[in-house]
Amino acid sequence: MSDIAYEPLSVENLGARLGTITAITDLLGTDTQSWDIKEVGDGNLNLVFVVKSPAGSLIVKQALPYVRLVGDSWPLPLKRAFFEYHALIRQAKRDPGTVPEVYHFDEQQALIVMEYFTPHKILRYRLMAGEKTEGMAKVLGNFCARTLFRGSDLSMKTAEKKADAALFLQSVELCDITETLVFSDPYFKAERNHHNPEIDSLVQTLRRDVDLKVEAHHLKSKFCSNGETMLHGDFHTGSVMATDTETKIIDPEFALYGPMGFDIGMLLANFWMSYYSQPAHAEKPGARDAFQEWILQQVEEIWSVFCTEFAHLWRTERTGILYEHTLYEDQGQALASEQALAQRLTDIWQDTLGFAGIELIRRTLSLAHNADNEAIGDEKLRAVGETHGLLLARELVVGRRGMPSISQVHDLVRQIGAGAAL
Ligand code: SR1
Ligand code: MG
Repeated sequence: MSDIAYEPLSVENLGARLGTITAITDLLGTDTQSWDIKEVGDGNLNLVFVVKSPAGSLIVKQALPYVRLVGDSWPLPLKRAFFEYHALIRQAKRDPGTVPEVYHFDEQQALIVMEYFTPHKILRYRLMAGEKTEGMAKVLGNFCARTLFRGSDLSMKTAEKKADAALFLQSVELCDITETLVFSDPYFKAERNHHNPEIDSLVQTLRRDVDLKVEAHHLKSKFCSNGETMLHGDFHTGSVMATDTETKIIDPEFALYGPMGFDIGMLLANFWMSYYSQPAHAEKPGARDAFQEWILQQVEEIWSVFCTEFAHLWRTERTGILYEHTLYEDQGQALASEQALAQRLTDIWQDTLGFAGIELIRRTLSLAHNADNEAIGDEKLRAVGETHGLLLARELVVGRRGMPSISQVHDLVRQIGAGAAL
């Protein structure tokens, strides 16, 4: 298949085009007539097919040469499949069992054939339906700690890290999407923006807020120039699949080298957005109160698992070029290494809060919004949760250095949700 020019797959041609690839027929069998093929992509960028046969199942994800959400007026390089493939195989090594196994990669066709997680559903939709997942926080906290630590100078040798950073630095267009849509567009009337007319006055207030704009740009600067680890790059609740008892992570096509707090911040923001949108999804008033508290518990556990695992890796796997054992433990200064660890975790925490605020703002004011809010048809009702998210975001971005604990942040989250004036 890789000898022919790129061509998008379709439900009609997929069997004929992939039916001779051994990695695929080993799983599905060679009788392509028996394959059940469905296009299920509901993301912003790609084609995604679920292919099932009596023998097995898999996912085929293929990049389109444009942004699916917008159409062919916004071209986007096919090379993003290459970066997603490279991110997936690194994540699989750094945190085995959490990401789909790659069965086949075809760079020319910009497609990845990978493990189909079933009966998993996108976490965002589970949260909207009020469904809990046991063990989720542990998987997400560990995933962040392991991928962020093991992809950094704390773990990697200098040549390996630089080669890897150079590889992902080529993902210019996807970085540009984040730099623009996430960090700049929300702060002025950019062409691709849209927002709920019911929050227009708050939007104007936020755009006039000089402290917010400057702090948001400090965070953009950190995102662009602090390539400390390989990030997932788009780690929201739409990039997580879950059942009642299992959690998996998908879709790292925005992978890049950036600051550790970016992935965790984006994830926490999406839980907080879900928290604020719950009353609008409730079957009757108050029906989601307990579920909202469960969401906050998950956030607390994600952060605590992250810190515990990161500290464990710091003590047992610090094999890279930073904070070398020769300078600390080997000099009888294990305490100095603990001091450095505590300070690094504080830095990551402050970045996490700041990037969470950035994500909350962009999902409400920029191009790509979240189903948590978008599925609420009544604009006035939707505006309630959106307003709460924006008020929280402003406090996080501007005040992130003065919020030392997650419980303090959650007091604020609850106060805002209860309608307290700030
Ligand atoms: C044009 S792409 C818009 C958004 O979709 C992706 O999922 C990323 O979140 C990106 O920012
Ligand atoms: Mg995605």
